Amino acid sequence: MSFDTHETSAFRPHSSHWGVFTAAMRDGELVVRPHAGDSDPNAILQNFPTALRHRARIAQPMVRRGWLERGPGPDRARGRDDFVPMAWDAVLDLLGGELRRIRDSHGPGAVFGGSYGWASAGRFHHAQSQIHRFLNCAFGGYVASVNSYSSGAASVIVPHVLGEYEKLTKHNVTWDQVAQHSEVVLAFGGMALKNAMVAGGGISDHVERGAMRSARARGCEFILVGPLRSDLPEEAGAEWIANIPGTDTALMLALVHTLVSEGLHDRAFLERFTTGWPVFEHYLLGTTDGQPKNAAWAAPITGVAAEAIRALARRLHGRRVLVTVAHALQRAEHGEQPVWMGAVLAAALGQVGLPGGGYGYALGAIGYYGRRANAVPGPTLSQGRNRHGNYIPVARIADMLLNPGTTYRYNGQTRTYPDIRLVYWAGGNPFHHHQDLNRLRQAFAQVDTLVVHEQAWTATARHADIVLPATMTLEREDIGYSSHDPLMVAMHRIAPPYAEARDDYDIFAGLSRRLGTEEAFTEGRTAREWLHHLYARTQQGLRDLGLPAPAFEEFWEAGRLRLPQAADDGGPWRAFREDPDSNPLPTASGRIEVFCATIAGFNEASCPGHPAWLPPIEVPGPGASLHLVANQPATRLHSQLDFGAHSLASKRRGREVAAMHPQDAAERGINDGDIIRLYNLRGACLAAVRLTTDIRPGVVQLATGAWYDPADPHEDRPLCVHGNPNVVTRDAGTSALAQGCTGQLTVVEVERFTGNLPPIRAFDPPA
Ligand SMILES: Nc1nc2c(c(=O)[nH]1)N[C@H]1C(S)=C(S)[C@@H](COP(=O)(O)OP(=O)(O)OC[C@H]3O[C@@H](n4cnc5c(=O)[nH]c(N)nc54)[C@H](O)[C@@H]3O)O[C@H]1N2
Ligand SMILES: Nc1nc2c(c(=O)[nH]1)N[C@H]1C(S)=C(S)[C@@H](COP(=O)(O)OP(=O)(O)OC[C@H]3O[C@@H](n4cnc5c(=O)[nH]c(N)nc54)[C@H](O)[C@@H]3O)O[C@H]1N2
Ligand SMILES: [Mo]
Repeated sequence: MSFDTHETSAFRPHSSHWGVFTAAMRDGELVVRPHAGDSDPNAILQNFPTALRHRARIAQPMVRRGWLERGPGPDRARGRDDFVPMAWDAVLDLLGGELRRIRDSHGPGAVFGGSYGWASAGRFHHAQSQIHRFLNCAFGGYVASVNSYSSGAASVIVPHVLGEYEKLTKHNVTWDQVAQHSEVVLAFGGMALKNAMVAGGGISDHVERGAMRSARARGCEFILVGPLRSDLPEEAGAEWIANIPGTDTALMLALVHTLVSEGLHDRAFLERFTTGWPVFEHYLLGTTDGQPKNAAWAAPITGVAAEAIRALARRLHGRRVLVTVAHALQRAEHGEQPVWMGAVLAAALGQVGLPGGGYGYALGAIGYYGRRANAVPGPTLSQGRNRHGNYIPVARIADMLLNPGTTYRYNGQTRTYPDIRLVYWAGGNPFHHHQDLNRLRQAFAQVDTLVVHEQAWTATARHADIVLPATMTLEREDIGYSSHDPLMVAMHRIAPPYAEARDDYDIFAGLSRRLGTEEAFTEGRTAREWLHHLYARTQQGLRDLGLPAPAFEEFWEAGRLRLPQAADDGGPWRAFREDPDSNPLPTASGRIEVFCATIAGFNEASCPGHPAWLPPIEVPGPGASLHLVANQPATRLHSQLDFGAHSLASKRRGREVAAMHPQDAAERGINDGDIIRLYNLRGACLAAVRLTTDIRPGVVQLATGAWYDPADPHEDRPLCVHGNPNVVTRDAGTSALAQGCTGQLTVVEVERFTGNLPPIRAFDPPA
C-alpha cells in the first residue's frame, strides 16, 4: 500500500449509521468530528480513524485454494483453507462463469441472495440494494429473505393484531411526547442509550438522553423491567425491577390480572377498541385451565415478588402510561408473546392512542424510532423485481442449507426449503448475526460456491470461496438520508480506496457486463450520475410542496440540505382512538385483536390465538445454570469495525468483556478481570469478566460483535477465543408463526479459564 503520509485535506461532510460527521486527512491520519448540531454525539464514530487502513482490510480479490483446485462443490474445508490472490479481470471472469453455470443448470432458485445485513449508510452504495438489484436486473432473480434479525417475531405478529408494523415504531409515540406528556414509562428491556445511538442512514441529532431528562424533570417516572440496570440511563432515574429473562409475558399477565381483579382496567376502552377480550379473560382468570394468571402465580416464574407486581399494577392505574417493549424481548423463544401482551397491557390501561401514552414498541432501540417522518421522499435505489419469488424467513438460513426439500411452517403456510447451490453475500455478516455458529459452518459447507464482498476479513469472508474487496463508505461519494431525520447529507469522498478495493456497484457492473446485462444494471450511469438521479426524487418532493429545491450541484457544494418534516400526530393509533369507524386499524377486525381468529386458525401450539405464557424449552439447569443475555454492543454497530480503536478500548486482554454478578462469580471461583469460558452443548467461547451488582444474579451478559476467532479452525466445534456469543446461542425460530431469530437469550455454564491464553488472530488477514 502506498499512502501519502503527508496527505492533508479539508473537513468534508459524510454520514454513517452512527451519525452525521465531517472528516479530513491530517498528515496521513483520518480525523473525524461529529456534526456540530448533534446534542449527544456517538463515540462509535471514533472507530473510523484506525479502521480505515487497518491490516484487517481486504487488499485484493482472493479465491479459496480448494475451490480453485477442486472446483465448485460442497466442501468442509471452507473456513480452514488458504487463499490465492487473483487480478480483478480474472476473478470477475471466473465468477461470471460460475453464475452462468448455476443459472443454466439449476436456475435462479439455486442462488440465495438474501444477503442480510446493515452495510453502510449511503443510499446509493447501499450493499443490500446493490446486490438485490444486480440479482434481479442482471441475473434473473434469486431466493430472498424476509423480515429481520431485529424484529423477526414482531414484524409478523403485529399486522395480525395491531396494524402496520413499520408505523408502530416510526409513526406512533415520539420522544417529544414522552418529554411533554408521559407520567409513567414502563420499559420492558429498557431503552439503553447505546442502542438509540445507531440509526440506519445516519441521523444528525441524538435526542433520547435529552428527552428522558426533560420527562423526568417534569415528574415522569421511569420503571425498568429487565436484567441490566444500564438499560436505562442515569437521566431517567429509573426504578429497577430485575425479572428473570424471558418471563416478561408472565409479568404482564399478572399486571393485567391485578387490574381486572381490582376493577382497575378500562372496560370502556376494551369494549370499543378491541376484539376478543372475553376469550382472553377466561384464560387470564383461569376459567379455561384452572390457573389464574395472578401475581402469586407469576412470582416464582418471574422472580418478582407478588406484592411488588400488585403494587406496580395499582400505580399504573389512572396515569398517562407508556408501555415499551425492547426488540430484545422478541428475539427469544416465543418472542411473539411479549410483543402482543405489551399491547394488551397498554389497552387494558386504556392508554393506546393518547399523547405520550399507550404502546411504544421498540422505542429507543434505534435512533430513528419515536421521531417525526420527513415530508419528502428520500433517495432510493430501485432493486428491480424478483421474478423468482421464493424466500425464507431470514433467520432460517442454516435450516435451509442443511435441509433442502423439507417443509416448515411460517405465518400459516407450509413452505419448502429450496436447494441452494450458490450463496452471495454483500453488506452483512452471518458469522455475526446468526446463531449456533458451528452449525452455520456445517451449513456453509453444503453449497457449491460462497461469494462475499467485504471491506475486511470477517469470519464470513474467511469462509467464502470468492472474496471481493469492497470500499469503505469513506472511500466513495453518496447521499446520507434517514426517513426520520431532517438532514440529508452530501457524503463527500474522504480518502482514496484501500489497495485494490472497488465499490460494490463497480463489481456488479463488471459482472453484469460479463453476463451481457450491463445496461439493465447500470442504466448507463456512473456513480456520480446515479447520485444526481436519486437526488431528483427528493428535489421533486420539495417542488411539490412549493419549497425551494436546490440543484444537485448546490446541495453537493453546501454539503447538506434540511428537509421538511410531517406533524407529530400520533399516527394510526391516535386516529383510531379519535374515530375508530373512520380510521379502523388494518387488522381483520379493524381493532386491536386481543384474541385473533386468524392466528388461532393457524393452529400452532407455539403461538395460540391470544397472548399466553408458554414456558421456554431451555431453562437454566445442571450443566448450563445461567441465562446468557447476548445483547447489542455499546462500542460498535454489530461486528462493524470491531478492529477500530473505540471497540478495542472496551476489551480486556483483547477479549470481549462479559458481565456477571459477584455472587455467581464467587460460587465459581471467578474474580473480576479473569478470563472465563462460557459453554453449553453447542460450543464454547472465552471472554474477560467484569463483576457488577447492576446485573440480576443468575444472568451473564456478553454483547454480540466480537469477531469469531476459532482456536483451531480444523475442529468441528472450536473454542472461540475472542468472545462471540453466537457460538453458544440456539438456532431455532421464535415459533411456527414468525420463525424469527432467538439469539438474545440462551443458557450457559461459566467457568474460570486456566489454560494457556490463546492469541487473538481475528484481525490478521488469512495466510
Ligand atoms: N446472539 C445475538 N445475535 C444477534 C443479535 C442479538 O441480539 N443476539 N442481534 C441481531 C440483529 S438485531 C441484527 S440487525 C444482526 C446484525 O447483523 P449484520 O447486519 O450482518 O451485522 P454487521 O456487523 O452490521 O454486518 C455488516 C457487514 O457489512 C460490511 N459492510 C459495511 N459496509 C459495506 C459495504 O459498503 N459493502 C460491503 N460489501 N460490505 C459492507 C461490514 O464490514 C460488516 O461485516 O445481528 C443479529 N444477531
Ligand atoms: N451501539 C449499538 N446500538 C445498536 C446496535 C448495535 O449493534 N450497537 N444494533 C441496532 C439494531 S440492528 C437493533 S435491532 C437494536 C436492537 O435493540 P434491542 O434488541 O432492544 O437491543 P439489545 O441491546 O439487544 O437489548 C436491550 C436489552 O434488553 C434486555 N433484555 C434481554 N432479554 C430480556 C428479557 O427477556 N426481558 C427483559 N425485560 N429484558 C431483556 C437486555 O438487558 C438488553 O440490554 O439496537 C440497535 N442499536
Ligand atoms: Mo437489528
